[in-house]
Amino acid sequence: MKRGTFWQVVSLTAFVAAGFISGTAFAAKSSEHPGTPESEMRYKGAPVPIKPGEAKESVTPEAPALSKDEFARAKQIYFERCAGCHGVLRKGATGKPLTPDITKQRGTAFLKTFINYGSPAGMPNWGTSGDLSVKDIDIMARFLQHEPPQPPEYGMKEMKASWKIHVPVNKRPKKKLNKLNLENVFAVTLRDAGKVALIDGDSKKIVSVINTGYAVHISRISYSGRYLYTVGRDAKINLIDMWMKEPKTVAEIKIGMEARSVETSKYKGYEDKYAIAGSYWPPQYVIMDGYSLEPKKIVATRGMTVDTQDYHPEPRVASIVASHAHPEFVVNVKETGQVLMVNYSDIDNLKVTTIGAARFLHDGGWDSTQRYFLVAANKSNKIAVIDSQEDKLVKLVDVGQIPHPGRGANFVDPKFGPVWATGHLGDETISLIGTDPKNHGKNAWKVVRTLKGQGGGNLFIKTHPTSSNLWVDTALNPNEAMSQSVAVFDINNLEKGFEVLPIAKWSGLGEGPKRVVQPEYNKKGDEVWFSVWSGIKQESAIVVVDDKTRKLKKVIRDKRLATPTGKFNVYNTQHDVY
Ligand code: DHE
Repeated sequence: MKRGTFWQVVSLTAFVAAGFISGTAFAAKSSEHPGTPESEMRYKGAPVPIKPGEAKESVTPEAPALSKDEFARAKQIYFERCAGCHGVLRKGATGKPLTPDITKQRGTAFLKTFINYGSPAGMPNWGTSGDLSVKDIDIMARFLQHEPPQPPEYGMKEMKASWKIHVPVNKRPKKKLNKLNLENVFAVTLRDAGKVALIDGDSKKIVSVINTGYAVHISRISYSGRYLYTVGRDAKINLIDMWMKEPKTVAEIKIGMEARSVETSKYKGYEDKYAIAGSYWPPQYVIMDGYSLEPKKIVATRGMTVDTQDYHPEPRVASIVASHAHPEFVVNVKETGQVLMVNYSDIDNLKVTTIGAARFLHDGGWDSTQRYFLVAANKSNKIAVIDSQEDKLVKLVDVGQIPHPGRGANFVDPKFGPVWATGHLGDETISLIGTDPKNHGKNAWKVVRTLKGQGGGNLFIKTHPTSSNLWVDTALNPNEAMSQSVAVFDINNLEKGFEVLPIAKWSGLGEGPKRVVQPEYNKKGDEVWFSVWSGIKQESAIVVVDDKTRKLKKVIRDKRLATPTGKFNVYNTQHDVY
């Protein structure tokens, strides 16, 4: 498969293969893989960027024999196709555990059938889909009965060795050297290019395109708005100085082998001082100097799961946000379901409050007062509400199938008062949760209203304090008409249902998947930007819609805009406006 095609389909697979979508209301019938829609079957699990050679193999005497070459091949397949769901250590992540105590009981013949045909619970049919050969399946069935190869740890020595300062702090500008209206610049993830484009929100022109980590994931902005941090799936962090004539990377570091999150300190007295990044492998987070990325403190997240209280060796770090109530980072640990309130006021004597939430924490955002953090425990179909003032779990709220809020959307429901909303990957619903315990006590921390959107496969939902629109994408819906359009609700008339805007059609692009993903507002809140995400070899675009009229305002097309996905408006990201 060509790289472009591969990456176009990779992300949905990660969700699908992780069991996020199949087996739910969203799943349609498929002849080859019951419970998973046809289009999703082509998707491959997101490769874990660990090189097979880095993971030490250990031969288990009573397991079926495997030659050295077969071991190497199995490791490669495992990290590329399986680890995203089953975990690097095969202890089970969002997919089932595959440790030898289980796999040896099943035996080679059973495992071969399972890998070949898949299962209704979400395991792809690797053989009948033509993705793995008979020989590869035989190798994998034997490999799974051996102890999992252990990838290396990654500590201070490795981090320091990867750390580069391109422009030392004392050589950086003393004042802003460009004429950009920085607060309205958008950092746009060019995912498969491993780059970030900075786009001037006023002129809609690309200001610069900066090389970042492999399959770069998100951008976050420092409290002052001067520094932009990006994280690649390969755990590379770039620190970009927005005050330079042309914004550039001034420092970089690799904090592990696989990562998704980065954030910066926002509490009074600590503005811009620290950065934090969390990794999937090894399972840990690191606090760094905010100006140089010098690593200061690494903390492992290995520990006990919140419910069964079993040890988990690989609890990945999902979203991280900076508290506004205390000098703390809110670190969400996926497999254990624990929320860690990491107090950075004295990092040599680090205080961490561990809040038990629910398993498979993923993404989330603040309520409008920025006191409560609402985070999706996606495979538990719950939203955990964390009180950052009291450092306590307020409530676990049952929502629809596989909530995926991004950072969610805050607005005032005309009937129920302030709410925070999430859409779902697994069904078409949008859950509105009351967030005002003071003035709307009986609605607080409950689903007060459930809207019906276009369909499942929603990834991101967005509004803005000055807008009365609520935008809901369906980027991962297998139906093209849905994945290429967006639904918009009138917040003041939610009963009326939604209007559908054909964003991909408006882009004027030719061939390609053209998934419409992640609404993001400009600073003023009168424009909403959408990525029209095609393959690396195809043209993609950004479509800007006038928020008031819901009419097309501008299509940004440029051959440098390869595979745009997330967009982060400086002001809105800096101030947590969503
Ligand atoms: Fe994301 C946020 C993990 C696939 C686009 N994604 C996040 C966060 C996590 C995460 C933990 C929260 C970061 C934070 O707030 O600190 N994403 C993962 C995965 O593990 C997963 C499922 C599979 C993978 O292999 O990475 C995955 N994500 C995707 C995609 O395929 C998306 C759609 C396209 C892309 O660029 O890769 C995608 N994820 C995003 C975006 C955000 C995000 C745009 C930030 C949303 C925001 O508004 O803050």
